[in-house]
Amino acid sequence: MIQREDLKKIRKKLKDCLSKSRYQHTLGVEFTAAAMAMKYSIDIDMAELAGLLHDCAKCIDDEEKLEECKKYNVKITDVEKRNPFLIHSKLGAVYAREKYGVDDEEILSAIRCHTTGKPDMTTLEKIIFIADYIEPGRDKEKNLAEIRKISFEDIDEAMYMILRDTLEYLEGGEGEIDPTTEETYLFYKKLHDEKSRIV
Ligand code: DGI
Ligand code: FE
Ligand code: FE
Repeated sequence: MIQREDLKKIRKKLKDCLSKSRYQHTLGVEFTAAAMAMKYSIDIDMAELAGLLHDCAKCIDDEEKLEECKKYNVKITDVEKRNPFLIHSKLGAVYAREKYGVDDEEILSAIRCHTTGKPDMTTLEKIIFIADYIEPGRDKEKNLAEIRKISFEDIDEAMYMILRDTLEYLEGGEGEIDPTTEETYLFYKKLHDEKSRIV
């Protein structure tokens, strides 16, 4: 069981190792995840803990990320080697276990897959992925107002919209697409297409 007191302690610790803006973003993801947990009937404290820790490995430089992966035996793909910022989710799950004492596999998995997603995610995994995109501090993302609304109506449709817009953004710029992001998109697009056929 997660105690509210533990969340408080973790907030304090994160405040010291994240930048001010990253810490604000983290709090935004924490309470957005809590609100979505209420809507989708999952454990609120688990959603808050995953939201709090999702970017806990974000504020270290790329070289150190790679060294830390070696230290903790985390395997890195070629795409991650070329785009080391992607590593913060995998490494974040390791930090959550090693530095913050989290042993719940579903929380660790929600942290691990929060950037690329993965096909067939659990409700907690989807909530962290979505809360990361819609938290109140975000303002540059496309279709935010619509996605924020859908996030509390149809969680799989929100996944589809976020992945669609993320891929469109990456295709228009320098960002190399991780095959997992593409696979996740295709999974949620299939659900979207099936729904459109029914109505
Ligand atoms: O850590 P945050 O900034 O809060 O959020 P995040 O971990 O979701 O990272 C957001 C960025 O990740 C956003 O600019 C889109 C990008 N992203 C998602 N999938 C991929 C990706 N970037 C690359 N290069 N490749 C991907 O497959
Ligand atoms: Fe992140
Ligand atoms: Fe984030």
